[in-house]
Amino acid sequence: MTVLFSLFAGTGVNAEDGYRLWLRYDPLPAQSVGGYRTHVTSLVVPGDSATLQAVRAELAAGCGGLLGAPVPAETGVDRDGALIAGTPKSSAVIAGLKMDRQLTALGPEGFVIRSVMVGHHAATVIASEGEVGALYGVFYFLRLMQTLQPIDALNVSDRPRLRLRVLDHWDNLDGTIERGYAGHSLWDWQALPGTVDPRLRDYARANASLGINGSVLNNVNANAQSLSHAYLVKTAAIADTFRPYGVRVFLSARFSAPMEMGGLKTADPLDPAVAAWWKAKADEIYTLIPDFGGFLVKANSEGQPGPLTYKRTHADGANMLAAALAPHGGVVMWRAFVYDAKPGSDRIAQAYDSLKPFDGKFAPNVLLQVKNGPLDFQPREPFHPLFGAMPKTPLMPEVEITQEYLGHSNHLVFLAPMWREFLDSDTEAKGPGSTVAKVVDGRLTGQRLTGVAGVANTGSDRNWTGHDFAQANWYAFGRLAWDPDLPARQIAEEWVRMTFTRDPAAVATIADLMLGSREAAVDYMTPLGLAHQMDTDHYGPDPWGVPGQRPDWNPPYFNHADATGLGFDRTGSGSDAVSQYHPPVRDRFAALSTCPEAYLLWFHHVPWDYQMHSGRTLWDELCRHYQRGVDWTRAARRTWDSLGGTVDPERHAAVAAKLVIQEHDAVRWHDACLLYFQTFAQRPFPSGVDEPRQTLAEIKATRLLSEDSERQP
Ligand code: BDP
Repeated sequence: MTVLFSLFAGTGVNAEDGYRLWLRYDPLPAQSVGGYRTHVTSLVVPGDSATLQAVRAELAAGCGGLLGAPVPAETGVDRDGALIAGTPKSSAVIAGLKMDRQLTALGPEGFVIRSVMVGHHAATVIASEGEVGALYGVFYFLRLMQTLQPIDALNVSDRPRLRLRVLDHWDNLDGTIERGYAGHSLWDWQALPGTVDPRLRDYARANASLGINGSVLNNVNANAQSLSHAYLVKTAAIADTFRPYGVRVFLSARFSAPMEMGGLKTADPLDPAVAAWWKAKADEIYTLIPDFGGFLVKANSEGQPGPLTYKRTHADGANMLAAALAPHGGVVMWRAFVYDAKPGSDRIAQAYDSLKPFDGKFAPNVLLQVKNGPLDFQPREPFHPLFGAMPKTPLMPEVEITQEYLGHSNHLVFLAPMWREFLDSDTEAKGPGSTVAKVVDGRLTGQRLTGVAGVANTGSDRNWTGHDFAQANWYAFGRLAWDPDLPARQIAEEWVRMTFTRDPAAVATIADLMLGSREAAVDYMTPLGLAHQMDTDHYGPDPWGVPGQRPDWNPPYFNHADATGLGFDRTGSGSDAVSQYHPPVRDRFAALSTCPEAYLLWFHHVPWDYQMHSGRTLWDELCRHYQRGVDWTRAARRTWDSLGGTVDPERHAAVAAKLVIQEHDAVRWHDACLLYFQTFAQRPFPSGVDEPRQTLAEIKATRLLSEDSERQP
């Protein structure tokens, strides 16, 4: 069978529209190419499987493109400079190198890249126990060239630290995407299974280039129809497209599907007929998709059905589904995003209270998917206290790549620093150094089933993510899923080199911009531990809230602004949610004097005149943070303008236009929040803080929309 690989299907010739992401294989600068050419004179990739064809196609496109001339494919090594890729099974040369023990230790997704002698010839080998591992090695090798690293004396061995590295797509069957800001769903359910958009192959390639190995296709607020036979056939066509790239398909399962689709009277997980329905459904799925990954489940949360409806527990529900999947090797990713259906106690404390008692009660193929923070993907939250609290349960963090609370696809906010902060947080579960990263990758608890999920930011927009810089968040998620210890700067610089420019000064400038952007967004939206001050679209400022709104969805619930001060008291005198952390962490957060100021208003209601570390009052410090955020957006525009000659005009203009919006929005946040909080603080703005452009009444009379053409330059 001949499979035609269209690498980046439909790309206009050299259109700088962002479609090619970081997989741009334009010719390298002449002075670098010479050195590389001697090491890449031929490609030796025997084997006909779809993955090996993908390996061949990627190497041909990558090496040929970067070196500026096609590199011939050969069947053997008869000169220096052969690039050999595959497994000991697919390649006699690799088998002859006798690296099987090392490859077995690295597993089917790990790989070795080594400069070797094959007979009398110098060669480079990219080898893995598994074909997908070889493909990952190929992307690693191409990245070395893309970022101008040496390739002459290679001795690399690498493997992913987490087993499941998954994108969660909150895509609905009608093509809309919940919290999606980059167009429509990439899955065209109407056209499937007959027509599979060639773009899906590029999506899978991009994921494989990072080692992302799973994709949940549908929204956690799931439609049961996704599990119907007709949709499963469509899903199977997607799975067939992803498979060569090592991306397995998962589905969000609606807990009440046996009633909605199977005609049962109940979805009670302990009812044998319900269990039998799920078992039969799982069997049907695996007939169509033999490597189906499993189910993601949002149960008894925000109106979704679940086991609690039948007076059963989360463990009862998860384990019943797990039993249906277990014979096939599938997993259940059970979400921990649960809070009371009726507002009662502190919302952020409820997941811990509901789930911690079930530690050790979940089946072995269940992972608990826990958001990074206890609230909901805010610009900054302390780590979720479940990390470190359930040593007998695989905890799979869920982070949000799509910028639901971070300026949608209008704001440049690089999220690697936020995820680094989360992964480096010390739970102190087993003494100092018990970081979230160690909980998650099993170092602390010995878990073998490990994983991480990111809510995707991709859509049908030509550049995939709306904002060109939002591509960096997809990239960063994948890189951290592969290696949760990677520094944010390394990720940023790699991405810039592959995406925009290799000019060292410009790389540093753009990486600095990216690395400062998250703190800037915290500053102009929710500094000092504030959270959830957004309007109902989770975009503009709304600290005064919406009358009649459910309290624990409403900003005033979270800011507790009053004449005495600002912030949510979560110490013993308040909700006491702080007690969910292990004692040293709890004590540090609970005392005003030791609580990091970044989390101050998250844990404490603080008097306006409270003296901060800087010596300033809370009020003055708060004002300065909002101002700092605005100032950053202005500086970012100047910086970006200065890169006009370095970055191609098309993407330069696109980003510049977004930065105008970001500055406008930051000013709006500054004005709205400071004017509103001033009604309680009753203090003047300190010097150096801009006077608001509008009155509070004027601001309240309009709403900041993410799609506002008036703000376009
Ligand atoms: C919130 C989103 C909502 C999601 C929910 C979830 O606003 O659209 O359905 O999280 O994660 O952040 O289930």
